[in-house]
Amino acid sequence: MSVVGLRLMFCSWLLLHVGAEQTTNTRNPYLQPFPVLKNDNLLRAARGEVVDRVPVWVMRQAGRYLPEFQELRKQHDFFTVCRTPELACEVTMQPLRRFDLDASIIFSDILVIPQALGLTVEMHAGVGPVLPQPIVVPEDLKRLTPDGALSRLAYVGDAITMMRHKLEGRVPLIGFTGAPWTLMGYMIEGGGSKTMSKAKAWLKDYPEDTKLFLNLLTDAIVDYLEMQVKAGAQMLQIFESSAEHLSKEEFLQWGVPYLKRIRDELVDRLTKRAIPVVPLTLFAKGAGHSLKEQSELGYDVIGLDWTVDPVEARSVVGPNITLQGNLDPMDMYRDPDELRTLTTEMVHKFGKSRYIANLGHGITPQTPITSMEVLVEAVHKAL
Ligand code: 1CP
Repeated sequence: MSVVGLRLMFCSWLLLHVGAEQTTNTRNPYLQPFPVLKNDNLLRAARGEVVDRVPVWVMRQAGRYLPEFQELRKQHDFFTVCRTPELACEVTMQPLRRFDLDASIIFSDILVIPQALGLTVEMHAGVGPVLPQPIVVPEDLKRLTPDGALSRLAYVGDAITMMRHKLEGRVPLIGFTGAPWTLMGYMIEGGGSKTMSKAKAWLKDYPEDTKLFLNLLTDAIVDYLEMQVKAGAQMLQIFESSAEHLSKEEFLQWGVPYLKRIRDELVDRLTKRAIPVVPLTLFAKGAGHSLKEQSELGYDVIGLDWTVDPVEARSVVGPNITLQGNLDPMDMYRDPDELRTLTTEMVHKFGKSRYIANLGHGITPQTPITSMEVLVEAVHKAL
């Protein structure tokens, strides 16, 4: 056979193989391939392409401010919702039924990774997540069970695949994870914390064990994100929500290297398996001091909290990164006219190119539903 013939044979084998990688989820009863995407403004904005309208979605858009979410939560425990694809999809769909959003985000929580690593995580009403047996000293790291962690997270992949079908191509589906430092914080503190004082003490008391811990989490995160892409996630967001507790120097030492490793290893793995690489968003809350460093990590989108000025952020990161954010979630409590003005001003500052509108952090539980309507409409009408 000629060289050309051999090449052709290899190419058709590759196409078949790639097709199988992308579309097969043996655990999922749904038939592939996925419905064609109708509104791809989010993905176009992430890639720096021209958009029809500025895309908008909201962190925690499925959640406690929605009465239908509260209603469903009365009947089901939080992690039962996460672990039951039908319920996770129902909750993911709830905000899309009400608002003209340009993205969906799979319903789950960042704490499913600590759970898969063997820690108990409970969701207490009015308190948030509680980990009754936290990691206190380096010796406790032996309790973590990274082997098999990915298979214990398969339910997230199942929910993602099911959701891609249920969406019928309406908007893209975002997958997500917590970043290593943020997860380490919850695992040491045993839940949320105003100061992250115990986790911060680890950085100084046990720097070598901290590295081991962060590397273990990074490995689990890369596996988890790869799985989400294979299951059908069209974009991924990495939540480094606890960056706000670190100084710039600490963020560069304990956040950035692991965030870089996540991006590089994920892109490498997907590329090697000929799986299309999806856009990646880094949201490091409170790390507006390090936008330059963040912009050099290879992420497509940088999420901003509301403390960062849009024009300054653009001048720091340059023209080749998409920015996401950054309305103060408290602005959602202003009256509709004021909220409309604030939203319009924000969109004007960012502009139509390489921009995804969002809040600067998650929507809070008491937010009036009308504010979501005002926000979404104001973004779409601004430019
Ligand atoms: O009882 C309930 O219903 C609990 C409320 C709730 C919800 C709706 C929690 C508890 N998690 C979630 C869902 C969730 N968590 C999503 C869903 C998808 C969507 O955006 O619609 C996402 C993306 C998260 C991510 C998450 N969980 C983060 C990162 C984002 C952020 O807000 O910084 C963090 C830090 C968590 C931990 C967590 N889970 C829940 C709470 C109340 C918290 C914060 C606790 C604390 O720090 O005090």
